[in-house]
Amino acid sequence: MARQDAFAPTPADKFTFGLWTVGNPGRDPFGEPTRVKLDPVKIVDLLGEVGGVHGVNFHDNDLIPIDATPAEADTIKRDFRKALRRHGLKVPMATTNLFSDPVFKDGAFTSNDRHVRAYAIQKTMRAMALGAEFGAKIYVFWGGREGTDTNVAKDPVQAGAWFREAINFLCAHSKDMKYGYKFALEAKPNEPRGHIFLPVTGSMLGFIAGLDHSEMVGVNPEFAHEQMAGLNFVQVVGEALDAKKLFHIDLNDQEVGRFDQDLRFGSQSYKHAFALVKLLIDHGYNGPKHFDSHAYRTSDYADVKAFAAGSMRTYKILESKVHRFNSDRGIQALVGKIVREDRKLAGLTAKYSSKSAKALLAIDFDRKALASRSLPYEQLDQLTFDLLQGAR
Ligand code: GLT
Ligand code: MN
Ligand code: MN
Repeated sequence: MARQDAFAPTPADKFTFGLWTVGNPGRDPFGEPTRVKLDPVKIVDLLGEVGGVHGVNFHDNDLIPIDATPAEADTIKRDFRKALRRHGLKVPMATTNLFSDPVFKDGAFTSNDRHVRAYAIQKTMRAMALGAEFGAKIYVFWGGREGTDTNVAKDPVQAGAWFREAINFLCAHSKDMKYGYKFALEAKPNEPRGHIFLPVTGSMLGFIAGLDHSEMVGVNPEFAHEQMAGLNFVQVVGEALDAKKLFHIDLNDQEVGRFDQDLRFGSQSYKHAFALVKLLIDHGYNGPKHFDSHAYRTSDYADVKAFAAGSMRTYKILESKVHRFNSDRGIQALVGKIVREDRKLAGLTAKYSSKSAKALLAIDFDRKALASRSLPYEQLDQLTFDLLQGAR
């Protein structure tokens, strides 16, 4: 992709990928990998060749195989560090693989087995140390196996308490070790478990409020996961922003009613993707934008590069459309008509007092006149379509 391209990304855009995303070898539940597995250095090289990437994130075992000896781990870390330097890439986020190994077949922090739960906490402490070594400041928790396949197998109240215990312990450990991590909890309704606990970002937000160190815990919502639950991702992210808990975001795409697809960002839901980028810009989201997606199973690595470049390009194109939307006179004239303010009324309901309640009760609202005010949303939506399709 030509570097002078107006949509060329730069590290300032804070676009990130995972070792597990661009490095995904194209395996699915019905078929073996279609691409050779790349080692971490090759994945970093690939991202360096794509260009404009800010960072690369990893699970502990994406970098260090679960059975590696300390000496092997040292060599891997040394080579990986060199590759990062070579391409000027950072590691903004790290996470733990608490789902691949058979030990986690019944979950990690919510396994019915106390030994497995303790092992999961230990594995996470070690993975936090590994992430910190590479400068990660965001620590993601995705509990893919935290759930059940049958409701009779686990008490969900008990599971919630176990999960809280683990996060409380790990928050305290992060503080103790002075890692400076912010935790970001990522929800998903199902896959690989039939039913995953805390299935949507809204559940996570509720859960966070009951933690010992809730100030250091936020969310990492993923487009595909909320879409799988039938939710509107733009509203989900809005909720997280409103709660000041949007610590990280996983950008990808997903068709409704399909298997867990992890599609390239913007590849299906153009309009949702536009509204999402607009939301992030309008509310000044400044964290990493992580593309948590996989190239099609049919792709070779040349196509994986196109997939990575395309993810960023799509975001940049949508970003430019947002700026146009926000400065388009016709569109803004409509927006101006839609949002109606009234200073006096705003003053009355901003904060409760007996006086303001009395004043509000005394107002004679003209219900019919209010109901007849126009809301030209059809016009606005069509102008948005025209803008997105290049017809405006
Ligand atoms: C896994 C999952 C993703 C999570 C990753 C972080 S692991 O790939 O599908 O949604 O973000 O643990
Ligand atoms: Mn994700
Ligand atoms: Mn996913």
